[in-house]
Amino acid sequence: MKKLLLSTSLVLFASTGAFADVGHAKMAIGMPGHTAKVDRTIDVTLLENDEGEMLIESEEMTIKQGETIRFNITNKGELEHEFVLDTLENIAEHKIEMAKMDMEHDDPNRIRLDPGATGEVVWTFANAGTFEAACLIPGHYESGMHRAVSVGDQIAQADVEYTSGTIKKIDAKAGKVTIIHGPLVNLDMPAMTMVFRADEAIMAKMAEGQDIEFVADRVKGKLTVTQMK
Ligand SMILES: [Cu+2]
Repeated sequence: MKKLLLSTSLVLFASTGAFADVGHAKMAIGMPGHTAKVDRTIDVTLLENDEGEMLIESEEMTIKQGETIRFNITNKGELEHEFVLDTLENIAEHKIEMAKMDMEHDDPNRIRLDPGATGEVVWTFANAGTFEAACLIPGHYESGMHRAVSVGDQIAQADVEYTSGTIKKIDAKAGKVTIIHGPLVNLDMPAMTMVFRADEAIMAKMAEGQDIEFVADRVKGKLTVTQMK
């Protein structure tokens, strides 16, 4: 596995060099970053869960314009997965190409990992906007392997969409809360009543029957209330 890791980073390094030489390092999402200038690391896990979903899990990908991020990516699934950073348009376009033929690419904004493998993508986000991280292996995007990448302060703020809900039931011991909620745009879910996880700090602010505004996301494969007001 060490060997695999090494060869992956060499390939990435080599392609980054080639990319810069060609001089078309002006992708809308930014450019390959220099390892020496990394501002921050974001750990990313690629996996499948018991519900048949495929996921890209990480902290919120909210990035300042100009920031260089090291994405430290681990494939904890049983299948091969990819991690691609691009504009929504390019992701949609490449998804169609991949559906015709599952090609292995060698772009600096893209890495493909065998089950159990780890790799990294170092990227400088030069422009503000909403981008996407995705896996474009046929069928994986549709199974849930995509998440928003927000670059720029204003956009990052506006992008956090609060959903209104009413707390139906709290099970503090189990760390679970049942919420009757509106559509959860970031999770692609319609309005319904669902059970969420919540940590103690958030749970302490909750009461049954209370109307709340909240943000939910997947944390370790479980739907979790991450913010509340
Ligand atoms: Cu995948």
